[in-house]
Amino acid sequence: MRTQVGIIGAGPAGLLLSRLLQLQGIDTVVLENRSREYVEARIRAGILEQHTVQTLVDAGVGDRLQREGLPHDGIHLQHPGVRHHLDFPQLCGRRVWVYGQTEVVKDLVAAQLDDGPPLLFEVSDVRPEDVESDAPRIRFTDADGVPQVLECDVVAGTDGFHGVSRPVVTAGAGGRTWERTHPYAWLGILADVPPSADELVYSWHPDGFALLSMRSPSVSRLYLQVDPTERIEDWSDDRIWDGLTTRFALDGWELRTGPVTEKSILPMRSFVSAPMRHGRLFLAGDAAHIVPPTGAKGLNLAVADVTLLAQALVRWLTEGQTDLADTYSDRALARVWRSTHFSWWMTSMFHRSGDDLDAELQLSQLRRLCSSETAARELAENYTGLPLDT
Ligand code: RFL
Ligand code: PHB
Repeated sequence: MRTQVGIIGAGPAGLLLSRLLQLQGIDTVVLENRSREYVEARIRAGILEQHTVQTLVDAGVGDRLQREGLPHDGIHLQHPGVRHHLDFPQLCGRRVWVYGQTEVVKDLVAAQLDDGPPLLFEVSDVRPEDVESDAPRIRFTDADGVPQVLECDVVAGTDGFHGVSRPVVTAGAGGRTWERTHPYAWLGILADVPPSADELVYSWHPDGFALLSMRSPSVSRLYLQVDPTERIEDWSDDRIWDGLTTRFALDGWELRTGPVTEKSILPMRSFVSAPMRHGRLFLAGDAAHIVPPTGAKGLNLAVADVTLLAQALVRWLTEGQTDLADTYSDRALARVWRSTHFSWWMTSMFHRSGDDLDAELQLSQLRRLCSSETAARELAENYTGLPLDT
């Protein structure tokens, strides 16, 4: 087998990269080790920045997003007794959309299987090889158990945090990594109940952070800060709803409860690996970096990476110019660090550490955001997504 760009991993990063390259006449093959059903059912992110929405629409995979996605003009910041709305269009001229990552992935998979390049599910033993040479290849075993070799011009490692690509880059390029495991976790639920607020509510509470989000007019997505050692078996639906009711309490407002259809505990990590390239192997998305979800950045960062990477590869493979490929890692990392900082800052502002000084500092910052347009604008600009080359 031969292709121009061999793509490892069919998450949002790999699927969108394949789509963007196809539109510019570049051949790809996408290799995914899970099944289509598994990839389409993984519950993850839910907030899309304006740039992400525009990219999906321009790539011809935004029809359902435009019909079913919920445009949001802001978020609510809450601390005891106060719920304050930030108006994003007024603060920075941009907004965000609620549309689940599961739906983004379904739309990209459907487009790829309809008229796109090959997308092979349930492959195994995937190994990028000879990425320092001009003729790299990917070895893998196909779904029928037959060993295969995919010869490529370039390999894209979009295989997420636990993939096989990053170790090859780190070892080959003598790279470095930065990592922090935050001392908090989120217990996340999906519930068949209409959202209790029109837009997301980020709530500081003495018991810990809580976030009210949604997936549709009839499905709520809610999160509760818990200790990372908590076990999901110890959290009955009633215990979860009680915790959420306490942390969102506000006079004259009520949290609607309903059947919980999914629940899990998510660890929170900041991680950056640099450089994002070795030879002809390029990393994008969670393969290179992880942010805690408080800033809603993970999926958006993956989309920003592959937008830059697609431009770089088109220039290289159609015009023979390597300038954008040579600067890809530095340009992507500048944005990665901005998002890593913003996600860390949102995380630090909302999560209870148990320390009273921390609590007063957090409340002071929240009051500032609720009273100063300058402070609110900084949050709004980062939350809705800074320009691509930031
Ligand atoms: P993905 O989505 O992890 O996709 C990587 C794909 O590569 C496949 N793969 C391989 N394929 C072939 N060979 C191998 N050796 C392979 N190893 C792995 C995997 O099966 C998978 O299909 O990475 P991508 O495309 O970079 O997309 C990034 C986003 O998925 C991620 O940043 C966000 O979902 C992060 N994230 C969240 N972000 C938010 O902004 N808000 C959230 O609420 C939120 N919740 C989450 C999350 C990430 C989670 N993970 C990774 C634990 C909740 C969870 C549980
Ligand atoms: C979500 O809806 O899953 C979500 C929204 C905002 C966040 C994190 C997760 O900051």
